[in-house]
Amino acid sequence: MTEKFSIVIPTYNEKDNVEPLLKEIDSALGRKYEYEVLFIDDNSPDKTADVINSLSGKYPARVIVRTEEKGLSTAVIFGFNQAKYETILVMDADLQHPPIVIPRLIEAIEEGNDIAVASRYVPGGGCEGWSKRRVLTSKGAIFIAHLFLPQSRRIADPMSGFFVFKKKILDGLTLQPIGYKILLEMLCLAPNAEATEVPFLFRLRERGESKLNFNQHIEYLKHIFSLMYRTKELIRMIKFAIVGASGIIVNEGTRKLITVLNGQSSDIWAAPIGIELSIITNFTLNNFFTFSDKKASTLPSFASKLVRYNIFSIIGALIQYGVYMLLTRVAGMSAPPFDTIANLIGIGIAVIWNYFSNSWWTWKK
Ligand SMILES: Nc1nc2c(ncn2[C@@H]2O[C@H](COP(=O)(O)OP(=O)(O)O)[C@@H](O)[C@H]2O)c(=O)[nH]1
Ligand SMILES: [Mg+2]
Repeated sequence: MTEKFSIVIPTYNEKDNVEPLLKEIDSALGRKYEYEVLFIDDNSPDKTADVINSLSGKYPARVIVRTEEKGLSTAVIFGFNQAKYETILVMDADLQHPPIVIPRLIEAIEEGNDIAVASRYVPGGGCEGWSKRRVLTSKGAIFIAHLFLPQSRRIADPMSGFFVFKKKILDGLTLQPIGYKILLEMLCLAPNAEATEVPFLFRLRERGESKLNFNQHIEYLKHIFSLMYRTKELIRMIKFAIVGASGIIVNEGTRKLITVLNGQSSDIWAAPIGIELSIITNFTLNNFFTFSDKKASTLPSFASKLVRYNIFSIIGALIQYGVYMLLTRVAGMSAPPFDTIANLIGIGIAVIWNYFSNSWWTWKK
């Protein structure tokens, strides 16, 4: 069965791009597919909408002009609601997203995926003419998403604006992207949607201007934070901190109890017992409380997660010790009260390490 689909394209001042784009889409898709191209234009002063209307006889294209609202994300979501078909492809108007990739994206949907992403960061993909610095900024932004939003980790390029999806995955969801990144929003809010990637080369813009500006970086961070809140990742961090605090009580309580019963000199083995016991209680609480949605419920998986958790805790302790030594011995923070501050900084960094290493590797899924 060949999939019928709507191509939703947001436009703002793209009059010179519309015709070459429609031509490229037409030659990429030929007569093999049933599709519509739906432009959502925010009343562009350059009269993009007039150009689209003049081409709608020649191509299966139509335009809806919004006058009340502005903005890329809301334009795209508006397009989702107006689309004729149940499968929706999103792309930009400026030819940075090559239409030649569309058949492979549709194929991925026909194979049973719910989302197929045209990706710059899988083998075979890339960015034409980007400086090292620009690639690094882009990858850094993705790393932040992957770190804070586990649901985004299943896609190497969750920031792509070129993707196709089945509309049904949005049932019951309210999309409220703050910034530019609708795909990221969808991946996080529909964690069970089957998603895959197809490589593509992000081309240079030849005509018109990019609307991306510095403000978008701030919006992006706000978007990440909002998604952490809505996907309950923020609550997870708070739970992890509470469990950590309980571990301190177990750790010191055990050491104290043993030394009271066996004499002060028994601290040589009482302290490591306290440490290990608190690692085990922390692990157990995190498994059933902090990461209850990904918990180990069989004994072998419990054991293997416990081993990992133990290893990350030991690395965390070494990090704490390393930071403490560095700050007291090299950075001159050895005199009180700076030694305490040095140790607290070490503890803080170790806690961050513990959280992310375990979120990434111990409770992966
Ligand atoms: N409707 C609408 N489209 C927009 C808006 N801002 C950007 N676009 C469109 O969104 C697509 C991507 O924008 P672009 O500026 O090329 O972003 P960049 O590729 O990240 O530099 C293009 O098709 C733009 O015309 C907006 O405010 N409203
Ligand atoms: Mg662009």
